[in-house]
Amino acid sequence: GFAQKPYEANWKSIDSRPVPEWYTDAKFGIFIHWGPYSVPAFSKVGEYSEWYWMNLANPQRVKNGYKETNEFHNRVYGENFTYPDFVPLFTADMYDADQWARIFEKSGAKYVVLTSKHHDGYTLWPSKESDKSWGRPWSATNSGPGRDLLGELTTAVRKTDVKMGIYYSLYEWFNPLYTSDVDLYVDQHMVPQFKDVVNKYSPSLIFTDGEWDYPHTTWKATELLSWLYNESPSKEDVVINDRWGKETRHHHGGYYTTEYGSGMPNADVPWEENRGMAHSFGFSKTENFEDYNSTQELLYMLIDIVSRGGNFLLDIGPTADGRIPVIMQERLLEMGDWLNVNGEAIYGTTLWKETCQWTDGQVQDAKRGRYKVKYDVMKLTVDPEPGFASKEIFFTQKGQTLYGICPVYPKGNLTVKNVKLKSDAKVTLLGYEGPLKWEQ
Ligand code: FUL
Repeated sequence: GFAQKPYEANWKSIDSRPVPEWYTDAKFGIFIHWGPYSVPAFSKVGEYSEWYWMNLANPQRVKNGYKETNEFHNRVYGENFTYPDFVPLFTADMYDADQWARIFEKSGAKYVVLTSKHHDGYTLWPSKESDKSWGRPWSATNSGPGRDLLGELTTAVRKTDVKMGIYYSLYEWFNPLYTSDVDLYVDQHMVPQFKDVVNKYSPSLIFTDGEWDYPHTTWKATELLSWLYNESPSKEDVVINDRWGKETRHHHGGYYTTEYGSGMPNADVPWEENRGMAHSFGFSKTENFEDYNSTQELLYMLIDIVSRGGNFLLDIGPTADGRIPVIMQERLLEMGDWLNVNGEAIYGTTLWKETCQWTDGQVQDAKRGRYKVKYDVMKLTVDPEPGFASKEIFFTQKGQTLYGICPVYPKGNLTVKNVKLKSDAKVTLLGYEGPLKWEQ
């Protein structure tokens, strides 16, 4: 077990705990951003819709080009309409947690991470700290939906093999306690609230966020984590990320996070790339069809990330009435179709010594950039544009098996460089019965 030795409240001890294997085997998870911001569901294309309140209220951000949010808000809701006025419109009428769980299961994802609380402080579970420090009903049970949204999803997901996790924001933009006295906020609000959500739902993964305002000592992060690892009901299988204070990202915690990035260069520590299907985490009505990555592109991202030893946490943004937008359902189900046949090359694998093989040229540029690799099938056969290159084969391995994943169906023979096979090795194609002809 992971809870054998008591973990102490310092990073040396906390970081010594291995990341549970279920996580590094899982590879593919689904992130969910859902809250009162799902009502306006608005962001300038390229920005995050879950930041609506901040984009509305912060003059600096308005000055820096977020005036679209104010224009939209005043036009549609009027100047006197405040962010808390969205709460009654956050109804979750159509929310059916079992239906969501069926989609997640079919997508081939192995874990789910729901925003238990984003930066607006609104909780999707009954939190007495939340209602108290905000001085108004500020949780989904006592306002808006009038239901325990997190509890319902936890129950539904736990009927499947998919693991249930939570996102939890350490900071709350406009919580009166946070803005007046952060230490009081941490002691009276954040710490008891965090323990409450863990005690109630024993999440298998905790994605903290909003850590950047203060060092980890302000958040009492190592104290909280030694409690989590030693005493909490999550202690056996819980996985944490690296967002525990402004200096901890890519230095401390469980796995390291990248966001709309290209992951980490190696796999010394487990890592996870998180992003939406288009440009936002929360649902954004300004995003159109062409803003969404295709299923093929999302699968290339998954394959590329897994071939480099990482996990892919792909975000969806449900609507205020509790539906998963159909385009997101389609993407997830189609990814599941591919994983149904090819999942053996993904789940439980590790990276191979060569993560991929490239088409000629441009390798330098592609390796330097953030997702500069163009996952465009057409580009695989023509010269790459400057700054782009194509990966011909992605590799993963499991035991004695090497998997090579080709983004396009090879024409004629496929040549794999730098592999020496045993003379009695078998070469097969997933989804195809029978052996393939091969020569060294
Ligand atoms: C960020 C947040 O500010 C975004 O809204 C989103 O939740 C992302 C996963 O983390 O830092």
